[in-house]
Amino acid sequence: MIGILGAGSLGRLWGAMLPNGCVAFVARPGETTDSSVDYRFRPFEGPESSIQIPFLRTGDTPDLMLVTTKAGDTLSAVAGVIDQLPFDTPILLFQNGLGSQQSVAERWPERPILAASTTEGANRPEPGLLVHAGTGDTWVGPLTEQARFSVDRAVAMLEDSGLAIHREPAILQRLWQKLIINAGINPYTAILNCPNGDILSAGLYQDTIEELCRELSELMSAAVQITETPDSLRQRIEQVAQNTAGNTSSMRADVLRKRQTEIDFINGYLAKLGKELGIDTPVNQMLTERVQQLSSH
Ligand code: NAD
Ligand code: KPL
Repeated sequence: MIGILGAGSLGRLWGAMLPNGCVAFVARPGETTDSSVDYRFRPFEGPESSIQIPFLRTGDTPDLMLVTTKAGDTLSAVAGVIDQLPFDTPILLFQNGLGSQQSVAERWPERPILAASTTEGANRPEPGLLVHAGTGDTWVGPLTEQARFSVDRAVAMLEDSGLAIHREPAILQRLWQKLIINAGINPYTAILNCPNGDILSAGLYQDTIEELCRELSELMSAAVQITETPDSLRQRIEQVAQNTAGNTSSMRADVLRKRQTEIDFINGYLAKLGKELGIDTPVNQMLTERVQQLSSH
């Protein structure tokens, strides 16, 4: 049985894709486990279907727990349920950005804590509908020493979804690569209130992207020893912005829906890291503050 903590877009995607009967949502402390989570599922290809996922019953324990909360909720969400989990249950974190994963791994270093980086895309245009908007790849790797022995098992269980799952021993490096893209696209789309592709012609972007990429290049080199020039990072950011030109980024969507954004785990994480490492990060700091002003972050 796979337990899912966080019945939002990504949690419901896993709920719909994993075999029926093998998956259950993990209730928050005090939440009733008698009901189920019911929704319509629009797959990437094919007809819509109805999904009904039960809650994990009190006393039942999952063989793997997926954590699909937003980065800002993750530490408290895991803290609320971890005492009910056997010591060897792998806990797989799906958050974007960085910082939330390390907080969980540092708090429970003796547990098998894993992280995933996924390019699957899911959203909920209305409360009862889950749309699998884009299909991609999911990489899974260990954050704590204990997790090294759990990666194969977690990957095998997720492969039952039919999605593309890969082992990734260097998951931190993989998360950094996604962080670079999110740091170079998401805050601009939120501040400018525009789809991804439109940032490229905006003055704010053109005036700051060179300096932002210098900050990103220095930070990535210092943090995870990946050397990539600012120009190369810029090319990658712009390629993704072009490939997803019509998309509303997750950060813009959060601001539009007046929800907490993940800015503190993207540019905010980078600005904080810069302070710790003695690397100047004025653009990351400026983008963080401007997004924070837009939302109740
Ligand atoms: P979401 O807001 O749709 O879902 C998060 C869910 O967690 C919500 O339903 C919320 O009520 C629930 N939650 C919050 N605190 C909880 C708690 N204490 N216990 C149980 N549930 C709790 O967000 P999402 O789009 O599913 O994204 C989740 C994470 O996955 C984010 O970090 C996001 O960046 C990342 N991600 C999402 C996608 C995607 O396509 N949606 C793709 C890649 C990565
Ligand atoms: O991951 C994304 C997000 O919106 O969070 C990008 C790559 C920017 C696509 O929209």
